[in-house]
Amino acid sequence: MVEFADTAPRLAALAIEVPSWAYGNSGTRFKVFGTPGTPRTVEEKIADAATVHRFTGLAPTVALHIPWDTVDDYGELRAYAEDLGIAIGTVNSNTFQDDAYKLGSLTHADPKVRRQAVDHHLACIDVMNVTGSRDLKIWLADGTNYPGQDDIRARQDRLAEGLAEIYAQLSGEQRLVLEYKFFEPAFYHTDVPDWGTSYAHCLALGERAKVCLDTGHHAPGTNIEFIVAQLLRLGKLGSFDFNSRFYADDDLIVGAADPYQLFRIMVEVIRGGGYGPDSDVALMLDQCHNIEQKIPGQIRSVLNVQEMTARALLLDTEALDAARTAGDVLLAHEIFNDAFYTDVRKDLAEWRESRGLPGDPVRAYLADGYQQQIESDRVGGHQAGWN
Ligand code: AOS
Ligand code: ZN
Ligand code: ZN
Repeated sequence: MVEFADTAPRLAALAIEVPSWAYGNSGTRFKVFGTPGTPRTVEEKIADAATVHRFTGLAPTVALHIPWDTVDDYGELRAYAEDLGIAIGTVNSNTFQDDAYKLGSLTHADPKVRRQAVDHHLACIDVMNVTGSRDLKIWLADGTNYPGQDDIRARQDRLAEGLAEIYAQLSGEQRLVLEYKFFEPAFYHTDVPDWGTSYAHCLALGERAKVCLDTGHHAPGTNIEFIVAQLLRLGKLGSFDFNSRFYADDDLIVGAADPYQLFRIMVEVIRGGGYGPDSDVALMLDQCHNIEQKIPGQIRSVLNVQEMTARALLLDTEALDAARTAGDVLLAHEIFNDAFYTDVRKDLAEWRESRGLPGDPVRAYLADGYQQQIESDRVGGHQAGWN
């Protein structure tokens, strides 16, 4: 039996990166609802991210999205974030909103478009050099909608060439993380549809290229924790984009749709050495808040990850090993589920208070006045993807 107190010290290592776009208005193709208090500037998004960290102690970095988060002086932006107690994290490229990229970016048949896409990534690396970011995250909207539309094989070759040019510009500790997604916005095929394709490209690129696993980017029924285990085994799991999905790439609050899946993922992360001060696996959120308040939505999200991490740390691995060795299927399953069904909320609240944090960060935020302040100060906030 593992007690909460035995595992609590390990919780201090948990750090979850929040995305700048979570604070902007977002929606579906049917409607984007405005939310009072929505940031009008990149600085206001960073201030909101810092607020999530202030109430939870869990979100010390914020990811940028270029060009959505374009500013004149990234050095000033870095200093602004640091003054608020957080750092700028992953830089996300964007080759999905320009007309030029209608038929692809790094995979496009026209070398001029490919040049433009590579140059955009090189500009992102320039930003990283100033912000001190470690990771360049690449998600490509590239793909086709109709069989025969383009040469699937040639697109892989163009992709490999473009990625190699980008990778060559990374320096020091910088890394490239390549995200996969099996559909959308292209529906017949995408150029990086699965972890295997991302892995193959990362392997060819080198040690500092790793796979980014977005939990919303798999077909229903996919065993995501298996992918986690395999990528960790291969030393190629770079980062997570955490979110929940019911149907498509829903980008809902992580742990909302299936907390048990999040628990199973965290068990494999811990089992595979992807958790703790020595791990280089980045835990990020990739979420939008279409109808709920954004800052409490982000607070809830990082707390959900903390809660499932705490439960995963409670797994009695010694007893589990013994049950497995004895071939006791039901006992092994029971031990696994014992950890999942342990309610750690009270213990976590006390643990937070022992570290000078509010026991209930959502309630503390709602009582604090920050929300009222931004609602009165910020008039005319923007949609997530503006520039
Ligand atoms: C898109 O589906 C991906 O999840 C990307 O991570 C994307 O860059 C992010 O959602 C922001 O648009
Ligand atoms: Zn993502
Ligand atoms: Zn996505």
